[in-house]
Amino acid sequence: MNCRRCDQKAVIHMRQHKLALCAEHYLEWIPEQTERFIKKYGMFTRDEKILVAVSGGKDSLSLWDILARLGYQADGLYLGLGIDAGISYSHESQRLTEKFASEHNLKLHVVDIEKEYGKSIPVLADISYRGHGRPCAVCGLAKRHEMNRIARDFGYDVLATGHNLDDEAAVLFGNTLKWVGDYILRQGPVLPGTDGLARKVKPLCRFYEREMTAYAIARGIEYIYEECPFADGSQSIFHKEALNQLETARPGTKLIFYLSFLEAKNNGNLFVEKSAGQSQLHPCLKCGQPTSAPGLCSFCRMIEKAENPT
Ligand code: Q46
Ligand code: ZN
Ligand code: ZN
Repeated sequence: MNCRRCDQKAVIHMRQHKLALCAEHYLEWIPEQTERFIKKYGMFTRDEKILVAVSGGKDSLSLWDILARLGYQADGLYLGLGIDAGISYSHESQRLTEKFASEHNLKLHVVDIEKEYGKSIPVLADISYRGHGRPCAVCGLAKRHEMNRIARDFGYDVLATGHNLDDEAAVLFGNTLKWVGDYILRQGPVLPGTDGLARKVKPLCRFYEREMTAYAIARGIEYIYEECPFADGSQSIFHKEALNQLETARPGTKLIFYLSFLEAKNNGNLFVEKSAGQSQLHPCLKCGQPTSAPGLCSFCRMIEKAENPT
């Protein structure tokens, strides 16, 4: 199959778009499309300061690369989680992130959870769950808290993450199976900022995972191939596999699922309603971030509990 733009041999064929492109034109097409999504969903402007959450994986490094190529003011934030089960995952992902930042002359903030709070994510999870359960809930809580903290302390307008279409479709699928209306309503390419919380955006949310892999490889980006060891066997992987089966049988299913959801949400046709009393927020007594819990936010409560285990 040949490239639609130049007739060279294509390196990727996107059946859902009926589009095949060579490497050179694919590397143009991805930033063009990203720019289109940034404008379409009103994510940010060139005057705003963007903080990109980078994990050392293909999606977040590619996102950072694309935003830099498009001329946005995008700095990176790497969170050291202290996850070293077997493959030294955190160490290698930090090394690749720092390498990318220095090669592209980009500013990177590095926050090490253990240095900052005295305990790594697996240790905090062990304390919270008394040695049972996977650390993902604790990890997600800590990541959200630290991203918000750095965005606020360094004056970033917007927080960008590298979630791709496979991620978003899997989250939507999981939330739909459980019909959790609040979460479904909150999902989308942009989560507006509130007092004390930066706007959150997902510029890659319409690209398939395989498209991001192809971009990272064509750009020569060195990224960590391994998933976090705790991702194995998770609900989201199970939902991704189910969606992959649908996608194989009907190419374009994931994109249609996600875009139809956004359209229905936009038109007020979702048939889920916000539960009452959801948005009563006040500042956490310790860190000042908005929370609906009385007194301390859930992150600060977790840290207090880890410092004074009962
Ligand atoms: S939540 Fe869970 Fe991820 Fe944290 S512990 Fe690993 S798999 S990194 S996206
Ligand atoms: Zn071409
Ligand atoms: Zn707090």
